[in-house]
Amino acid sequence: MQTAGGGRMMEEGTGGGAEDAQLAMPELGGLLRELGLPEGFRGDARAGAGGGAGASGARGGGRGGADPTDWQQAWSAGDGRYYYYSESLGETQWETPPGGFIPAPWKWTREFHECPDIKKYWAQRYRLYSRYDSGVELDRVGWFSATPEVIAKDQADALVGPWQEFPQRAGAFCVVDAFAGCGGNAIQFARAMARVVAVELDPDRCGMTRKNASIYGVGQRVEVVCGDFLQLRLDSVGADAVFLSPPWGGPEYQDRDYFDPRTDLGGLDGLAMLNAARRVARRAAIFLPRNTDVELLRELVLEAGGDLVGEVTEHPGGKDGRMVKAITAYVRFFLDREGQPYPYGE
Ligand code: MGP
Repeated sequence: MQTAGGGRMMEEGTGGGAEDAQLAMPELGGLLRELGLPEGFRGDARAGAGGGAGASGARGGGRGGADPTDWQQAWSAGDGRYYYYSESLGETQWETPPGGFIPAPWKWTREFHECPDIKKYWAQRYRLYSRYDSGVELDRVGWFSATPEVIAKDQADALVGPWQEFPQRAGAFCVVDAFAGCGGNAIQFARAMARVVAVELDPDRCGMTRKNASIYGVGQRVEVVCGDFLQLRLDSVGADAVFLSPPWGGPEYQDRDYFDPRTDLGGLDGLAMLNAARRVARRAAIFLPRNTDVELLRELVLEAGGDLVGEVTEHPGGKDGRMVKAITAYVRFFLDREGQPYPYGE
């Protein structure tokens, strides 16, 4: 196995011998100094390794007696992976320590290296993902478009509704999450007992959704489909509802006087999106910016063969005196997937 520092490291539980000798600590010197960690870290780790050539006996296993909090997570930019090290044991490994670990400091996270401009969202990480420290992974888009967990839970309650009160019906209600991102909403739908088909265009984010869902213990109920919601034929899924959290054109949405859901979805055609939703399920929810022009939204929904159900939900939590963070509109289609009216009373 290639280590974070480019050296070789043993797989957990594999044999010893010469491979052990090649256990190498990552190239952390500069970062260690920057973070005020002991300079002896690397040297200690190689103690007994005969100047890097002898057998250290330290492998990716053998956690015996270690304080779980002794393990520190760090990001290896070279390998594109997280790794873990223990100063006291003088070990480094790719495998997540079963007893827990201290999450990587901001400067060491993959997010910092790949998207330093989203630091504001990192500060909100526990509001976005309460289990962030268990290894939740996000990319730049995932950071700025993650629905805060409390809002995602409200949306799941509203959309999945009474199903969650009947655990025996787990998975009976199916939600298609059309723009799943890194899985924040899909996780909450699954926690509300729904079966979720999480559609995401970006393969990396698909992997992140799978991982994040498993961190929340709902991996079994979230099926990730890598593809374009507007192109996929999801009619046969038999979904009960579609959740739409489309792109808002990035954080710059805030600079607009008002947000038009027909034209301002980062290049996505708002009407095409709603028509695609209508072909998948009768009910839908759309998560949109607080500056959305609700009358334009109402007209758009009508054109796609649906009505807004009740008032749009204004989610509290805006900053700088703004009381609203974002809105969710709930839709019921009166036209079916063929564009024909549903029978009266249905
Ligand atoms: P924000 O741009 O951080 O606004 O987005 P605000 O209110 O200035 O943030 P604050 O915490 O500094 O007060 C707020 C929320 O809107 C984000 O956390 C996301 O949930 C959502 N959001 C933002 N963007 C840019 C998008 C987007 O492009 N798509 C989707 N679906 N949601 C977004």
